[in-house]
Amino acid sequence: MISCEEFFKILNEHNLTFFTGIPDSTFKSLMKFLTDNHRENLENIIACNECEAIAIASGYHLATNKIGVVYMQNSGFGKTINPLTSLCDPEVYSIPVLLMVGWRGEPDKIDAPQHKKMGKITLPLLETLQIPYAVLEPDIQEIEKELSKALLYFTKKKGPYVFIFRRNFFQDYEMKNILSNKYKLTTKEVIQIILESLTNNEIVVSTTGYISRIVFEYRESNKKDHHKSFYNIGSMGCASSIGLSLALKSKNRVIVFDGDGAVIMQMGAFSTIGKYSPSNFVHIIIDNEAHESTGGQPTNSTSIKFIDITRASNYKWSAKVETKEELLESLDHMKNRNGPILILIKTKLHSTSNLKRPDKLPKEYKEEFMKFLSDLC
Ligand SMILES: Cc1ncc(C[n+]2csc(CCOP(=O)(O)OP(=O)(O)O)c2C)c(N)n1
Repeated sequence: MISCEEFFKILNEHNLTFFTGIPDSTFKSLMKFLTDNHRENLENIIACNECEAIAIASGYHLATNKIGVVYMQNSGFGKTINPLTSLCDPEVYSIPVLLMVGWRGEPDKIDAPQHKKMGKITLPLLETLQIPYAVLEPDIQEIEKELSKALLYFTKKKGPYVFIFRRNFFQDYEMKNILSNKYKLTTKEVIQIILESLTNNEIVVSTTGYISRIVFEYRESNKKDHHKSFYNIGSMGCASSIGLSLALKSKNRVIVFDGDGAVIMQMGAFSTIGKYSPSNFVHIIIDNEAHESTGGQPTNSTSIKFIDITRASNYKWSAKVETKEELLESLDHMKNRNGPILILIKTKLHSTSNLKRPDKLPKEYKEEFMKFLSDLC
């Protein structure tokens, strides 16, 4: 393992000081370092998704003739294929950009099922895309050697270059300025209160990361009614869109548990939900102002007015809550309202750890869920 300081020092020596991206747990320590050390010669722009991050780094290059560094999980690398091939590619605008990609689902390593396919195809995909890459070893000399190759490529044939990172590459970094917010409700409490308030036949969809794992834990320790839930363990940002068509095709209420990071990643979904406006659609955004599941890195939610955006997108009723009392009150009001409904719940950061994961195959959960849906009709 190497320290974040050492790693940044090497990049800094080559003027690689502009970072952007979406966090991955592989970069937990590095993200803490970047957040702590944001200053004139170290910028870190929090992007809404990986595709946007490539565009941000491209704009940076156009403006400065310098090279941006984009960090992401390999799941998000899929999103970047379009800007990499149609914007940065040496045969299009030829824009150099250094990608740092966390390798989840590496073959022969234990990882969650949603990472397996991308883990297996990450390197072949780079070969297909004709993007040069190196799997970095946590060794200073190796990193310097690989970086020299990348820099040579950037001068000769401007275009994207990828560094792949395995887990445990970076040593722990102790943050000086630990992020926090002023809210008291925890995500666990919120999910428990809402699930307990349901009648019996609501359809529940939950987003990627801790939120699905908390819904899973609640169901596991309660009536084991997993069949009423669709755990969207991968495809971050897609929970509300899955919920939209479930709502359009069912008479039952659909409750979507979303996270601020996931909502921001696919914020255009508000417009589709508003346009098709299913009256049985309830969007719960659990907003802790961070990507808690990957280590608590900040999102841009503090500058977004979700209530205003969803109202302007044709949601029919919304409420913003910060306390248990307000939550109970809004759940009560919601009973007699038509959707699309938004309940925005501000929650505490760093309130969750040691969560169980769904332990059967995703396909098995899907089959039980589809049976539940067909029994409802
Ligand atoms: C496309 C993609 N990019 C990145 C990730 C890694 N990832 C998993 S969960 C998560 C954070 C989700 O944040 P949020 O929706 O705010 O929920 P929270 O973790 O705070 O509960 C991230 C970045 C991913 N799964 N998919």
